[in-house]
Amino acid sequence: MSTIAALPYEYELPADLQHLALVIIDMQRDFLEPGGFGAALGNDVERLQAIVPALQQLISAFRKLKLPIVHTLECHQPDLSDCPPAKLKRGKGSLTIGDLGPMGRILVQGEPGNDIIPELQPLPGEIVIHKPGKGAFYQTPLATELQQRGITHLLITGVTTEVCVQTTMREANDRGYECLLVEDCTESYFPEFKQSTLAMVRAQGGIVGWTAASTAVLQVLEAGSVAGVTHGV
Ligand code: TIU
Repeated sequence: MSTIAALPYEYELPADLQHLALVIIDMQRDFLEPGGFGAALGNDVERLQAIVPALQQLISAFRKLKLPIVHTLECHQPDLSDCPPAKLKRGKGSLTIGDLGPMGRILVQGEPGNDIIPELQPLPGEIVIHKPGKGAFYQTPLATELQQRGITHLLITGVTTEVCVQTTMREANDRGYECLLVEDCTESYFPEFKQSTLAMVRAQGGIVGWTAASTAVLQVLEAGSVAGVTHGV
């Protein structure tokens, strides 16, 4: 049994790494680039870009081991029929969901700004989940996709830590998944909210799960790669 050095204590990986998936939440231009939803809400979006290199390394390790990768996108249908009026009204930014911005319509599926950033584009065969809510399980096929693959363990990454990432991690925890939040592969517009989220997750003996640095995760995955512990897909 391989373990990752984590907090509040070691995280045990499944004996067969095929039961482990990497979940990348909403690494979209709408959140990371000027002119999108994040900026419309008044945030300094460029600070989120710091996690891209670490995330690229993690993705590369998963691809090398042929382990499942899930990419999520927060988005709405062009007619906004899947956007609750309460969500549409919220924020009072310069632009709101559905409005035309410099990268197309804000948070609308298929618009340039709604796409995943070029550096982290999914490869064919990876799971892509379009989600209308903050949590990745709400009104999406994610639970089915994970069940079909027998996934029990999730490494969770992406943006923003205390919004879509934390909501998804709590949803996953309630569904029985063993969840680890990768500390340097998640970011918030508010550094203090990121730190609070990490602390909340691992408090009370890991009430929501574990946190660990990507270097600790990579160390174990790379050892797995050498030992050939995965069966491939
Ligand atoms: N505003 C903010 O921090 N986040 C979101 O609206 N969505 C996600 O976190 N993806």
